Amino acid sequence: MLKFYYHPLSPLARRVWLVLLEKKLSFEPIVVNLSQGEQLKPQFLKLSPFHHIPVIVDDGFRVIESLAIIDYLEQKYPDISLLPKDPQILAKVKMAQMVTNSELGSQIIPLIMEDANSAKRSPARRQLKRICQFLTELLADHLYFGEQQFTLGDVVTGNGLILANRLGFFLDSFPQLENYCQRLMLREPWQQVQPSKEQLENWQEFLKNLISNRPR
Ligand SMILES: N[C@@H](CCC(=O)N[C@@H](CS)C(=O)NCC(=O)O)C(=O)O
Repeated sequence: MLKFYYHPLSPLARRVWLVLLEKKLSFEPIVVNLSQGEQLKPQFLKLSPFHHIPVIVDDGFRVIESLAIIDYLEQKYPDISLLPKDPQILAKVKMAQMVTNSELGSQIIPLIMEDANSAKRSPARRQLKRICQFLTELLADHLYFGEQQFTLGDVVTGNGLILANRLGFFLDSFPQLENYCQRLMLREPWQQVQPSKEQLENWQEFLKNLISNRPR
């Protein structure tokens, strides 16, 4: 059976978790306890040389990197398809995914590290507003970034927006995105993977310590 190495509070592992659930695949979940440094143990480093989760092992084939994993799952298990065929719609899905990965991803750290009212959050807020403006235009009046179809773009972007919102970047100035996140949260897999408020706060504390104590 497909093995899924993850931690329930890791947002990048959550991308893969959501795809496994949305595609209704059977898998063996294996928690890697990051707070106890399990990702640094030699056994795990053989699987994941950069000591990161998520990792999957499918029929003995190992894949690291959340985006590579979800693309692999889409190709290998196409029954519930999470990518559109139309080139323009596919380009929109990929733009949402990549803008989230490269632009939004880097703004999550300041939201974790700085208190909600700190001025140090201002540059991140400005950049997040630019990103949300772009995503609003891309979504337009469609249900999803793949227009009528729920796709990998929603897994990556929805997951990122919901996290930013829960970390205090509220979406009230972007009502289309706010409605979009609420629509995603009606889906059963999304309810299943969301951490509680307390779990999220603990994870935030854990990451603050990890990042502050990282060797430079
Ligand atoms: N680019 C990787 C990054 C994965 C990543 O940063 N994972 C974090 C958890 S969200 C992790 O495993 N951190 C543990 C560590 O760095 O020791 C991906 O998208 O899969």
